[in-house]
Order: sequence, then C-alpha cells, then structure tokens
Amino acid sequence: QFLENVISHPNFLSGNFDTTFVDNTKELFVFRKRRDRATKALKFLGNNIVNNPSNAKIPDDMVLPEIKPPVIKYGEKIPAGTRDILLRRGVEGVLDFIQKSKETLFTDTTFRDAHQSLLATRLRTFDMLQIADAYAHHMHHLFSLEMWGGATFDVAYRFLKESPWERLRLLKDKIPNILFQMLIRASNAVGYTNYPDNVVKKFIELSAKNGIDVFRIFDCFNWTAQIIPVIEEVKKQGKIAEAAICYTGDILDTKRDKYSLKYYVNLAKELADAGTDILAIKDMAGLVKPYAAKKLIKAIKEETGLPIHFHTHDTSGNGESAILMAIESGADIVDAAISSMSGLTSQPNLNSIVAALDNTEHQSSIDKEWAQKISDYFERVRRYYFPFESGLKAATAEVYEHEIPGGQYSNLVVQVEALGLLDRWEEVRKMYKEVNEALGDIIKVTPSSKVVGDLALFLVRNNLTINDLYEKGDTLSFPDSVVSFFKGYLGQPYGGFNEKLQKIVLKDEKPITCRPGELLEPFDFEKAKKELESKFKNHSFTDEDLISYALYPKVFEDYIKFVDEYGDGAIFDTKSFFYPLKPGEEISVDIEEGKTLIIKYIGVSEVDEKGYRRLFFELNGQPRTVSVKDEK
Ligand code: 3PY
Ligand code: ZN
Repeated sequence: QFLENVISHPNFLSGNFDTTFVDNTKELFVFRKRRDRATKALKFLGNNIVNNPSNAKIPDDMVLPEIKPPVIKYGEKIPAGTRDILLRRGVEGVLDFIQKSKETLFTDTTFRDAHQSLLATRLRTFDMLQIADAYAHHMHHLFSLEMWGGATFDVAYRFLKESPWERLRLLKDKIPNILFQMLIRASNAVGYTNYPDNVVKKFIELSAKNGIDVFRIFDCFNWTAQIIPVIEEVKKQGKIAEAAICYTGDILDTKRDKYSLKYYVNLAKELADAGTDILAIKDMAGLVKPYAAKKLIKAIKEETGLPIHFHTHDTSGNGESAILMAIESGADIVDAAISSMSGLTSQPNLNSIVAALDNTEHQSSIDKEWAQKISDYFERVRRYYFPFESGLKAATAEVYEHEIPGGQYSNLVVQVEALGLLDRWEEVRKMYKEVNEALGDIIKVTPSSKVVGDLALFLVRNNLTINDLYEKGDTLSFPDSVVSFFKGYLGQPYGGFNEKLQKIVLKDEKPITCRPGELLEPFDFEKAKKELESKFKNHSFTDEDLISYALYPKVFEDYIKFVDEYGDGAIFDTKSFFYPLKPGEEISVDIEEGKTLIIKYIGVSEVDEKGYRRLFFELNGQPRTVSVKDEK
C-alpha cells in the first residue's frame, strides 16, 4: 500500500522529488481503509431489502426478461468512425466531413436524452456497457452518441450511486471511434443554477479531457452573453462547439409573435458570428411543427451557411415528420433514439427514419440490422425501469398547449406522484401553461422549466390560482427556484420579467440585471479539497471530484458517504440495484474483473431495540450476516 501511495503521488510522477520525499510527504502514510467490498455489497442489498430507497417493487406476477446483449465477433477491429476524423484531422476535418456528406447524419440520444425523457434519467452505466461493443463495431456510421450532460450528471450521483465521470471513461474505452456528445446548460453547466466562471471553464476542460468531443451549448433564455464564453472555452479545448437555439412558441402562428422566425434567424446569426462550429435547433418540447421545421431550417441555413443539427422530441407524434421536413430543408445532422427507446417524450425513432431515407438522396449508411439488435436489447432492458415510466401511452397534441420539455415530463410525473398528486396530474399540466403565461411566456428548458414546474406544483398543492399570486403573493413563501429566477440569477429572459410579479415575489429585494457569473466569487478548489479531505479522512479527491463538489456539494458528499458505507452502486445488475431481493434469491456480482461474489439472500430478523435488522446471506456458500438500520 505504501508503494502504491508513492508511485501514484503527483510529485513522484512528475519527477519533482529528492531524497527527502518520503520523510517529508506525510500523505504517503495515509492509507486507504481496507475496503471490504463484499460486506458493503451485502449492506447495499440489505438496505434495499429493509429500506427500499428506490421505492420500487416487482409485483409477484411480473416476469422480467433475461438480458441478452447481441454477440459481437471478437477479434474484429473496431471500424473507424467520426472520432477518428477528429483525432486525425481536427475540428476542421469533422466540419469538412459534414459539409461533404451526402447522407443525413444521425446522433443517437439513447444514452442521454431518450432515457432522461422516458425513464426519469435512470438508465445505468451497467446497461450501457453491455451494449457498448455493438455500438463501436456496428454503429460507426453515427455522427455522434449523445451520452452525457443534461440531467444525467446529477442523477448518476443522486439516485444511481455511481460516478458520471466513470461512466464517461468506461464508455469511451469501449467506443473510441464515435464522437461523444454532451448537453451543457451554458453557465448552469449540468446544474440548475449559474456557477462562477472558473467552475464552468474547469468543467469543460475536464469533460474534454475525459472524452467529450462535441458540446451542445444552450442557455435557457437563449441569452447569447451566457453562451459565447462557453463556445470560446470549448474551442480552446480543441473540441467541437455546437451552440443551440432553444425553440418555443410557433413561428407559423402570426398571432403569437414573441418568438418569430426573425427572432430565431437573428439569434442564429449572433451564434454564427461568435464562432460556433455547428448550429443546433434545440426543440426540447417537440414544438417545431413539420412546416415550421421547413421554414426555420431553410432560413437559418441560408443566413449562416453553418452545419445544422436538428433536435426534437416526439411528444406530439409529429416528430418524424418534422425531422423529414428538416432534412428536406437542409439539416445536416438529426437526433433520434434507438426504436425501443424512442417516441413520445423521447426523440423520434432512429430505425424508422433511417428506413424512411432508403433509396433517397439522403440515404444513411447506418446498419439497420444492428440498429434492430440494439433495439431488441433495450426493449428488454427498459422493462427493468418500469417504475420510472411516465405512464404516457400515446402521443399528445396537448404538448402544443403546456409546452413541457420532454426531458422534464417524466421527472415531473415522478415528482407529482411522490407528492401524492398523481390524481391531479392533468391539473398540473394546465397550471404549467398558466404559469408560463404569468411569467411572460418564457423559454422553458432547464433550469427555467424547473421554475415553471415548481411554481405549478406549488399552486396545485396549495390549491391556489394565478390570481392568488397577485392577491396573496406577499404572504406566500415561494419555491427557491422561483425566487432565484426573479432575482435574475438564471439570467435575463427574452422580453424581460413580469415586473408586477417580480415585485411581489422579491418584496424589497432588488434583482440583478447583469450576467450572474460576473458577480459570483471564483470557486476555491484548494480550499474545497482541504474541506473534503478533512471531512472524509480516508479519501483523496481528484479534480473531477472537486468539480462535482463545486456543482453539487450536498449530492456529492452524500454520494461519498453512501459509497463509504455501501460501496459503488454501479457494480450491481439493474434488478439487484433497484429492487429488494426475495428470500432464496441468488445473484452474482462482479466486484472487479475476475472477482465475482455469489450472494444468496436467506432472510431478515425483526427490528431490534436500536432500530436495526439483521440480514442473513450466503456469500460464496458461507453464511454471513449484516445489520442495517430500519429507516422506515
Ligand atoms: C436538459 O437540460 O437536461 C435538457 O434536456 C434540456 O432539454
Ligand atoms: Zn431534448
């Protein structure tokens, strides 16, 4: 262990040491506590049995299918893909490839937006890794894989008890040939609030270092002052900057002219001038109607000449038509999800669109047979996530009314359910629309969509109306996100605030009007490292850990505490991770390559006077017990 400390020490690695190195470097003598991974794994399973933190149960009559990843012929070389172009010819090479490509290019969103929009972001690394080889070997004609960012960062730590950085690295190892794409919320990074500029910069630097190649950058108010510094930082890292225009309203409706074609074209020009490599149309709720897609993309393409990447959601069922129209009008790249993870609040169906383009000038090279095999895999995997499904059974034109983003929809339903309000879900959707109107018809996408969602929930829960906001607002204690929005901490919405409501919510406080990042003190990484290391004595923290802590201090600390007690959540298969074992059930867990635990659950004791239960297992054939506090 001592040797391990020496050879991994940064001073040793950089050659910056002399004969006093061992004597004077006290951290060499801090040893990691022996991690008894087997006991932790038993405690993890015991905690699921006693406390069931995911609140998920498999009904007795439900049979979940066996997971069967398609078989790859090993020994075959991974074919070259778009990432090889980036590595060999740089960003310019990729842009040249896009311009010259006759076929429509695809981004597969299955690993990010699709499950964020269908399964409350719960798709685990375990299930991604098993299909990763299939992507590397057979989906190399994809433009990119959107596999990181958005809500996945927070959810990985908070609910899945796994590291998003580790996800990125493991997937990159397996899929080195396809560009990895992430969604970054400009100054909000992958959080819900503005961060100091040095945090956003460091986050981009580390994301690039760990494997992100394409950064889709958006601001929830399309405020270019927030987007431009991020474009610059991405370019500094030698990666592809894809600034996004968030779409709301309806450019075809001349009566609703706040967000007109002209508005979008002007934005596109600004982002083109700021040097974006690609321009994304980010239709987060699926509001770009097919004929609007035609008009919008044609106009933007003509004005900017940039490669256009079209992103939509299929909530209305019109998503595929919109994509076809977008392709007809010059979109170079489109987002879609593998078929069993597509449709409704997710992206339109990749397999179907690829088939629809056959025998046309836009025909794709994507292997349809393999796209189907991957879909078969996810069809089985998805069944394990049934508690996180939104319940939406069919496409709905109501999205044109409420305008709830696809990525928010399934989360909002889970939230509504947790509050015991599922019976009033229709009311929540109607209230969402009314709140948006009251706020002045804002662009709704993370984090502004959270403001609208939080206020709608708050009103429904407390049986209040929009009118009550004006009449009783001074006595109400508004959700934090709403206060923060009115203070200007998320930025300045296009067209300004509803000032009357702003005064009611803020009372005597004055809002800010500048870019929030200008006012935030730089984050002190050194201090944070010391803080964490004094709190968690047996840990050392990497730069990636520190940035996670800067973004989500409490979530990150809770994750470290969890891992200390129960180990890494990522080692379990999805059934054992979410659901309590049943007596007599036996599972195997790979704690590392070549080290497998066979665990059989025998039974549980009554709760003792201190509130603990003893759980009886067999571990590799030997009886073992662990105690877990009953928190219920
Ligand atoms: C996110 O920010 O997570 C989104 O998916 C926005 O659409
Ligand atoms: Zn989306």
